[in-house]
Amino acid sequence: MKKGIIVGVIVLAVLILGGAIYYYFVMMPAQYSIPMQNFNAVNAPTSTNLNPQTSPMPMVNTSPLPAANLNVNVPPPPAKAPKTWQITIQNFSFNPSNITIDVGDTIKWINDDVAAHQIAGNGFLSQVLNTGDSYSFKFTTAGTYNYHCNIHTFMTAAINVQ
Ligand SMILES: [Cu+2]
Repeated sequence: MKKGIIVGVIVLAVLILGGAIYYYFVMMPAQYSIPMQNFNAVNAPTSTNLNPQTSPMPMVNTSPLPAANLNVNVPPPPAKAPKTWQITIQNFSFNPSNITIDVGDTIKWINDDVAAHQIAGNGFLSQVLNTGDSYSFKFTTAGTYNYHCNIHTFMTAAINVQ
């Protein structure tokens, strides 16, 4: 009788251990499968985090460059050199008869005519110019300057100063 009880206990112990081992091997794949998904989930965010870190870097490097270029582009405009424009007097007319210049520019009239002429305008008056003589005037105020020859009043022309 006692041997039968001992054998029964051993059989129960083997069954319990077998069940425990069975559940152990069933649970193991489930535990490994869950961590595998977690590693994939961790790798994905890591790769996406690297992209935002690399994209801001060029943004910081490119923004200072345009600013430096703008500073370089600003100085040139003030460095506009004044010019001297030539108007020839021939055949009792001014050539060109109408010209547009910038403030600070100078007009130089040259008399290539056989007759003598005298240039008269608002704010300027030349001496009598014989053949080959010239007269220069610097325009420092913007506006339209109509002028004529004092000797031959039909000789008219204009200078636009902007
Ligand atoms: Cu004249």
